[in-house]
Amino acid sequence: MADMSRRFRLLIAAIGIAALAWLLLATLERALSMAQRFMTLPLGIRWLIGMVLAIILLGSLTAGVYWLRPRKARPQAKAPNRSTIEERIEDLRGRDVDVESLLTELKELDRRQISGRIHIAVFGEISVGKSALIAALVPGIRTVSDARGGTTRDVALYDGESPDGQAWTVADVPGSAEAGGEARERMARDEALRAHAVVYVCAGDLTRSQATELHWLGYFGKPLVVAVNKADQWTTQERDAILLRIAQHADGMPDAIVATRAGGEERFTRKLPDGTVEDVRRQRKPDIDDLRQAIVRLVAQGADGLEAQRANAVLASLHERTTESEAAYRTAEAERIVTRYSRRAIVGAMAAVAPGTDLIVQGALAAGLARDLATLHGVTVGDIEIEALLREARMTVRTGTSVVLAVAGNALKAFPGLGTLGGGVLHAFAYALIFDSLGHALAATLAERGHLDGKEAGEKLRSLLADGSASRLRRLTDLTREVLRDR
Ligand SMILES: Nc1nc2c(ncn2[C@@H]2O[C@H](COP(=O)(O)OP(=O)(O)OP(=O)(O)O)[C@@H](O)[C@H]2O)c(=O)[nH]1
Ligand SMILES: [Mg+2]
Repeated sequence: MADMSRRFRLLIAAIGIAALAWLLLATLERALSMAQRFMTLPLGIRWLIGMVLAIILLGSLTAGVYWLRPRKARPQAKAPNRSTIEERIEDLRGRDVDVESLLTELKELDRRQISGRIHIAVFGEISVGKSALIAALVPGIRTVSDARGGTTRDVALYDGESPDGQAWTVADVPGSAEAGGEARERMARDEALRAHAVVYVCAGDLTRSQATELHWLGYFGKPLVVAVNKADQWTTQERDAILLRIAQHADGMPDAIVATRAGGEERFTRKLPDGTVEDVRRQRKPDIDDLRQAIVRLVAQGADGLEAQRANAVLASLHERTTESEAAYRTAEAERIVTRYSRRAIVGAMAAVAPGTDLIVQGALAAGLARDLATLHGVTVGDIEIEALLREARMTVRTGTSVVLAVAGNALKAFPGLGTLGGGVLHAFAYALIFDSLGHALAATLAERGHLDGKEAGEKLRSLLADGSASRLRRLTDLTREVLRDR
């Protein structure tokens, strides 16, 4: 019997080879005859055909190269190492910045690592059925079914056992994209980053904001299943079409895309044996088998295998948050420095023997302002740089004298109380304006460029000198009045 089948396969192979050889020969013969006919054509036509063939060849080559070109790698969040982040947080703490939430995040990172449990976050926009999915996924939990009627307001963690028997914790989080729910959305996002893997729930085709959310998860390297919930609302064809479109939009980001039916209430009317009808409401039976299987594949490596990737996402997010805190601290501190120097400039202006209309930047003060702002931004500046900067600033102020005086005059008119403080007020206000402008120009340049760019700062100074917006005039008027009163 086995012999028969072997002989049979040999026969098939022989026939196949013969057919192939025949085809090859036929093609060769055809090519040769075409070449012969080609040679009999007039020279002009031969050239024309040759050129058309060359163009076709070139076109297909280009298309081939384009098709096979190396694709741009998707950007991935990269975290600096942990000790660097810890140092930066410590530094902020030393400056009285509130770093409580950053420290809590670090502690939670360790706590979860030690626990050895798999952590899954169920994430997505509001009302797509996240809580209902969790109720179906984690048997025997009460709280979720209580929350089913309403919107989830807080992160809730449910302990249980994954479909493949690992100890796991599933996080139910508030839905994103809720109007006015920015704080809750941040909470949900942080929880998604803390998880080893994410179930992203949607309830139909991806909207633009949902696609952005998926890319965000991909950026942080989250193992990802997209659960397209409420599948009971579509026919099989519709459902398959939706899954296909999501796969195209999701750009290879998710590890799997599955349809689910988490539950929800269904209503229908039923005819009773006695001929009457009754309205029936009942909970739909969930169907999440595909999701279970996808999750099993996702967490097959276990908590240890997924931990490095998880830690990277948490640290990358901590890096971003720390950077934001540092920037906020620097902005506030720069504001304090600018105000301090503006006060001194006002005092200096009033002390001048004969305050005239020629506004020359007070050199020592301006140098001190530039140095303090540079130190705040971690930039070292030399005397020569400062000198050049002052020269530029003096020039800008001199050419802008009339503008500065006009703005100061407006302030005096708008806040008549200022005039009663005596002579020289116009001059004092002009100095407040100049130092406020110089300080903000320098701070902005340092924050944007990371070094002292004299030209850029000069341009910013010029436009700030002319900025006579009402809120600014009020702020500087208050400052001038305060300083003159304290005098
Ligand atoms: N038809 C249908 N409805 C469902 C399904 N799953 C959930 N729902 C309904 O969708 C609504 C929202 O469900 P939730 O589980 O509260 O949704 P959620 O995503 O947790 O909502 P938030 O916590 O507000 O973000 C409820 O009325 C559910 O009954 C489903 O598979 N099919
Ligand atoms: Mg919910």
